[in-house]
Amino acid sequence: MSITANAYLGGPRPAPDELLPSAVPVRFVTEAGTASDVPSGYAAPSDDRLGEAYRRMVVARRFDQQASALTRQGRLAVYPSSRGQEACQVAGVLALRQQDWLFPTYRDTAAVVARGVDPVDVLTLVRGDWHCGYDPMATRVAPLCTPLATQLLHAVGMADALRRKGEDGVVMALVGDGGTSEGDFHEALNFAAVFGAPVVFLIQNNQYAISVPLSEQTAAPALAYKGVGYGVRSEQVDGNDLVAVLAVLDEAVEHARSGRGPFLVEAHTYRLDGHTNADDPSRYRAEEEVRRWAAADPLPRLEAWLRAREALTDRDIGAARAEAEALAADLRARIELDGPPNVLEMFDHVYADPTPQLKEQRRSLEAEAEGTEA
Ligand SMILES: Cc1ncc(C[n+]2csc(CCOP(=O)(O)OP(=O)(O)O)c2C)c(N)n1
Repeated sequence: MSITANAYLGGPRPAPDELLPSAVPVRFVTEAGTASDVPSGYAAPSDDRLGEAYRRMVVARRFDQQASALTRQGRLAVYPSSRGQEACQVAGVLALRQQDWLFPTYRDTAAVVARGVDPVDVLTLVRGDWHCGYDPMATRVAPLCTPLATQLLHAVGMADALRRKGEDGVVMALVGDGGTSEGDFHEALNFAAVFGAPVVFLIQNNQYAISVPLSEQTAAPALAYKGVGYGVRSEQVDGNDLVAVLAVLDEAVEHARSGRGPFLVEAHTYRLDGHTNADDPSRYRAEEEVRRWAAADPLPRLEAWLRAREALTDRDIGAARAEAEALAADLRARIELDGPPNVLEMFDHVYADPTPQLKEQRRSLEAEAEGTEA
């Protein structure tokens, strides 16, 4: 087993200028779908990859809409929508290779679907059926994580393990703006930087942590600056411009893969729906603000960009929409076929050797379920 060289440990410290994000978010495409006149310094992804991103964004949007509808029908316990954040979630996945890992939060179901996990399995958690509906080792996707920022420490541990084993895998760790106030976020950045772990932290700054706006979350000039103090190369990007997000993440992944340590990206975006179906966002944000962000929707923006470049035809759009409809129909058909889960399964796979208390709780629940309680 060979331990690959560490970017920073014992080496020269990076100069602050090498770490600082751009003063304004990197952008390739304006809200109108035309070219931005601010040079980005990043290489634009090929039209082929952008076409693929468009297809996955159409599917992600339809998946999200279907999941929200299932919630209204009482067929999901809860659903945190990612509508409006598809550019971040799809680019986050497209920047990865097969051998890489994704560490998502509860909001990143679109990313997990884009990674190729069966949508029925993606929704197992929010149906309340299981801790995780897919095999993380087989899919290289960690379970959707509900406790804020804890997944970042797991992600750094995984990245460090890949590096120590001499594998060239990279880890993409997703987190929200609210998650950056958690201690785990800071511990993860510090550990990753000191040990040169090949991890990309992608902050989806969707402006709110439930009802808490960014202005009450942080006094930092931008969340991207939080990487600099730890020695992590940092960048900020227009999170509703798929071209820009993918261009920056391509470079971030290459940075991590080539042994130069972690990279942090803040994507400025917006959650168009409520925090979950149980939330009423009109209580804490103005209609005018929502309208402004709706006009910056990442999907029509990419569509206009690709059409103007003659890289997307009516036929391509029709095919993407047909694929999305088929996915939604399949999801509706299969979501409840397995029937209710066995409640006793909640004790499985928690400990290799369950504690006496857990064994007792299991016996007690089993007796209750069979109606043989003393
Ligand atoms: C450790 C922890 N504290 C509190 C919560 C309750 N909680 C759930 S979501 C949320 C807001 C998270 O906001 P953000 O990180 O911006 O992500 P978003 O939901 O906007 O994607 C909070 C406080 C939690 N899940 N975990």
